[in-house]
Amino acid sequence: MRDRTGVVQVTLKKGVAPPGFFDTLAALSRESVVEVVGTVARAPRAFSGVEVAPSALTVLSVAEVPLPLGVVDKVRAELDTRLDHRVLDLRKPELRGVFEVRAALLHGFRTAFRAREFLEVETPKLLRQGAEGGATLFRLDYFDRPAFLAQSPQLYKQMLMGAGFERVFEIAPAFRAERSDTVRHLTEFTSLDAEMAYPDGAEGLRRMLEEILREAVATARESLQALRPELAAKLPVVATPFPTIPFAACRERLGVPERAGDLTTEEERRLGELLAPEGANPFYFITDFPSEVKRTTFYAARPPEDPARTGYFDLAYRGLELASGGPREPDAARLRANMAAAGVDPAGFAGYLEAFRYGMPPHGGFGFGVDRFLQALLGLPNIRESRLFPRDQYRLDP
Ligand code: AMO
Repeated sequence: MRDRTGVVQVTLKKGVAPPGFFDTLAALSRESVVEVVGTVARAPRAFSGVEVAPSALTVLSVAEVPLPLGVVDKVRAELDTRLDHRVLDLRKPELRGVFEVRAALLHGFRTAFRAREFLEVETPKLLRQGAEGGATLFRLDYFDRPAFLAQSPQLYKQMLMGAGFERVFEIAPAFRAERSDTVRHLTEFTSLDAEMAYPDGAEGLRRMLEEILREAVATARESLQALRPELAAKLPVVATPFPTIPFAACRERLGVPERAGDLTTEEERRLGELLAPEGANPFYFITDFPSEVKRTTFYAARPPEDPARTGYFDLAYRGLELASGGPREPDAARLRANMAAAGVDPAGFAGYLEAFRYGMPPHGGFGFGVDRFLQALLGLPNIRESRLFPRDQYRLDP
């Protein structure tokens, strides 16, 4: 018998167990739901170390035969089959473990943010405009007009800096119309976003991110320790500060010093092998992204004295990008100029731009992919394993 806490053996002994029990259980299909009342005894030879001698047995729900997916057998089904029958798939204790770790990490993040006086907020997911460029926006009908699903809380977390909140964070779904069929992209993912005023530059933002991360993992480990020590043991001790490497140096290490544009996924992966081999800190920051790479990121600050560079950074885990962020442009006129350079029409961003008109503190922040983080920490081969009911370009069901 299995429940949320684990598995226990129920033993029927001839002459001891009521006779009807043998027939009932022999006829009962696998994965059915039963209630057993009985006496627990030590049983060193049982895998659970104890066994239950039943005195009452009630069948609560009968499972259909055949099962589309084995829960206890060792046969490994394809991920697609598993996701098609995700409810059965999730009955596997090790899969439940993934979501226990996920919940513990979210608790850890909330604790770490709150300890630093960040306010947890919830911003709209139904939008008139997106922030990160049109290509990855999901468009929908909003009564008689078009609307979009939020691909990031970017504009709103910045607007809250204009509202004087100074420190906010949000853990919420983000939607991207990503056609890329990879093990690291979803169309719906959980984004952990933070924004803070007076951040002490890019360096201050990176310190904040790495400290929150270290503390969140430590808190998660502690909270799992008592009841699920085997899960706690899966979480590493995060060593800070993380190494940093400027973007230009990454291109040199990769042998593409003159190439324009962002790194490709393949280059990111190769960089991971170069910068984070076995035994090295798996986390590292890529810093000082050039403006040319962040051209469409109109809200990224370009220092007036050196507009070719931004303070933007990525956080990576062995070649997997986990987060990006940096100091934002707080000046309305320069923000408009950035929008023009990015080919974005300011007319669509009136509400956002208003936040910059009546006093906007210097600010910055970061966006962090929760699903990718779980994938990285638990070594899951596919990001889909880190969500209960993942969504990609082919899957809207279950
Ligand atoms: P960015 O677009 O880099 O930045 O996203 C931030 C982080 O979100 C995760 N992520 C994804 N995870 C799964 N599937 C996807 N399709 C996907 N896309 C992104 C990644 C990524 O590092 N507004 C900025 C953040 C900021 O500057 O504060 C933003 O959205 O882990």
